Amino acid sequence: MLRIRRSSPLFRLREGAQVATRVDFHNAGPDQIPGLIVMSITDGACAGEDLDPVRDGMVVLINASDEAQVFPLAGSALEGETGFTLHPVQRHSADPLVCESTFDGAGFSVPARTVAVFEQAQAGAQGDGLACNTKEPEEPEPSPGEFIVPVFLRGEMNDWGTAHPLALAADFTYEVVVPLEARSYQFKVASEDWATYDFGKNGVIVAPGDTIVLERPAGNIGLDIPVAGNYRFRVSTATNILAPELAVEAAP
Ligand SMILES: [Ca+2]
Repeated sequence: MLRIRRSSPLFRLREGAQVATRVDFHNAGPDQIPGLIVMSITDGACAGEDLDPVRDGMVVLINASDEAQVFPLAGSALEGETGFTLHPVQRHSADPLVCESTFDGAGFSVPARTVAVFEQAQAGAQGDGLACNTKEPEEPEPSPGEFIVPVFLRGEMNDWGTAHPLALAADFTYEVVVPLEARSYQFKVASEDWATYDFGKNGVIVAPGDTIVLERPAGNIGLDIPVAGNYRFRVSTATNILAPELAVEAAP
């Protein structure tokens, strides 16, 4: 696979925008064939710069299933595309199974447990190539929910540790009461692994009485405590668990 990767700059796209425009996935939706990934990388005119002088595009099929699979072009964004040949590294592969991957004009056939790389050769100047990906990136639907792992108030009040877990106090409402000194703090709301959940808010300093919508990824939240005492942190996931609300209030 390394030799294939080295063979074309299309396998080494660096910028997110290039990936979003040039890379597309085709075996998706309700009719998808299980265990098969079909990815195209275009170097056609719609993509801008002609990155690979000898190709207009590539199609990579990953058949993770135990059976040979056929991916028909009809009905996919690749419909009408033609001129695919198996990558030369695979065509000359010592593995006889890999060479059995074929394109017959109507679709791709890939043996069981095989990655097949097809290229669309470029004749002279940059061709139209494969279509670009025009799908909008999918935003998760705002929806209520419960955290799947424990979430903690983590900041300078507890050395960024897990001493202050947020406990479920009502439906979609988590709370913790923390004694604080009169000073300013930095904090976040996060899971123990800092990965499952890591909520912050850029450029915000909250004070008792404030409610903010948390974000991820985002930096630390500032906190100004004017009077020493107990303070309640209430996190609501009732609107959107990926952007929960945080309220801070005195808890006398
Ligand atoms: Ca090209």
